[in-house]
Amino acid sequence: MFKKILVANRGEIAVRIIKACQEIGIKTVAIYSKVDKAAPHVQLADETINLGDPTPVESYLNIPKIIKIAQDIGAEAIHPGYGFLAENPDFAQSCNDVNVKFIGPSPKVISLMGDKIAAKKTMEKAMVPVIPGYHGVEQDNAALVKEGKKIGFPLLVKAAAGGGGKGMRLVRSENLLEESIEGAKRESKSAFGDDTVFLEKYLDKPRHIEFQILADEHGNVIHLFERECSIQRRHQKIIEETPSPVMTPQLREKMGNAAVAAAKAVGYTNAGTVEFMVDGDLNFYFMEMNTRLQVEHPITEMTTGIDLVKWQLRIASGMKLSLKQKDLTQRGHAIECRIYAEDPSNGFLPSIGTLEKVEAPTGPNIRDDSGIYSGMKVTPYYDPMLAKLIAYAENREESINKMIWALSHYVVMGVTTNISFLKTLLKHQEFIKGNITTHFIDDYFKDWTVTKKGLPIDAIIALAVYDSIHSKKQEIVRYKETDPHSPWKHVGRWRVGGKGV
Ligand code: MV4
Repeated sequence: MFKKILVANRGEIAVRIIKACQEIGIKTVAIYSKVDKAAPHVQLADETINLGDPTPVESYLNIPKIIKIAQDIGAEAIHPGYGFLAENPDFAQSCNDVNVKFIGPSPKVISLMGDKIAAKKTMEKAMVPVIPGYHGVEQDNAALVKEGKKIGFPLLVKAAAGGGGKGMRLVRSENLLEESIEGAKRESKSAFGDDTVFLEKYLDKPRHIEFQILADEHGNVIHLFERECSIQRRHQKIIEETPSPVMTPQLREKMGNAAVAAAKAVGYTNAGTVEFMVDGDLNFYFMEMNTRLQVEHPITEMTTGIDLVKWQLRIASGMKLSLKQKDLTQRGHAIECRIYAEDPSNGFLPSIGTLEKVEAPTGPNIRDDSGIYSGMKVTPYYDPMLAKLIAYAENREESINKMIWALSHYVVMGVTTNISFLKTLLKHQEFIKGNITTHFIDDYFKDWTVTKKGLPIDAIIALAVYDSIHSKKQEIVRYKETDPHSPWKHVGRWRVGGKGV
């Protein structure tokens, strides 16, 4: 096993990786930009190196800087986390070039999966079902229009270098096909520097269901079941759960086998995720493979009891998978909610500011993976995800209720968060019934805004008067209300100058 690794990331995932290393006796090196000087990942690591300028290209995306640090400090491996350099084949190659182990798959596999056309072709050969469409080399408009007519409408034009909905166009009729192809090419060129597109039959009301896989460097591959990730806003996942409400043992076995076949077809190593779309008749199709640890990995850990980060470290150090597919089981139900510093009443724009007070709920089987603390500044430099809250219970209904409870007790003061929006989603009848597709939020929450913008003015005045009478300290503390007539009885646990508990 490694003795010392560098964690090339920040925030909650850097914390998650560092803690896993501590538990198995690996020393960690954290890197940080100027604005992250006091961040939790920096506090926890054994050694820390300042990258300076907070802009991503100068810090967490700067390959030469990070490689040099790893060499200087004698790190045997680099864990990239997710985002930043996690799926950058040049970074993985640069690690290999200087004999620092990249904790993830090979640069070749990362490149292959980054090319959505090449990935689909590889999967077709491996007998993994892909969405019917045109994935060919002919790229002139006339050829693409001809292929599009064969597929029929509606269809989607997608960018080969894409993912996440960029460069994607829905085409409902033939007369709009050519301009949509041109539009998709233009967008893809400017976003990815590549205008290769492909065409696909449009699946109506699809679900996004993905399978976690682990593959060692000795040819062993297992899957750790599915995650249902259909609840997304603008291609950003916000609620994930496992098991999927539509999964059956038969479908799970078929999709799990397909995921393992997909990984084997490319000689995959380390942790990865095979994404599928599942239609209303439960047909499933390969979408893409994510060659990294994912944000939503904790729900798989909660239901399988397997620590995915530790397996990434073991696999990268050359160990064999000791887990056998037949011995793996899913137990109970886990949900993850992503808490963002964004304002649902202001078009979900990022909310920047200081986190005056942060307190996460605790309890049996509630997990808070966060990289935030009271007093921390939320800057515009990085992703506005503050924390991931995970609830685990015996069954889906209890897991939903537990999550609603936990969200209600998550205190974030100073910036606006999406917590109220998450609770509203979890309470929706169609969510509770498990009737969710990738269009859930558009279908039911298109123009959703927080209607209750705050307390009524008379309540605020009552609170202010009450506090000015009863308090001397001007400090915000957690308060246990004992006065049965206090207006605070009705609004929460936090107040200025109260007696702390
Ligand atoms: C689709 C689709 C329907 N049919 N492909 C969106 C992002 C990219 N990863 C693929 N996406 C989709 N591809 C076919 N043939 C619907 C979507 C889609 C979607 C997929 C996954 C999660 C959320 C989504 C939200 C809207 C559309």
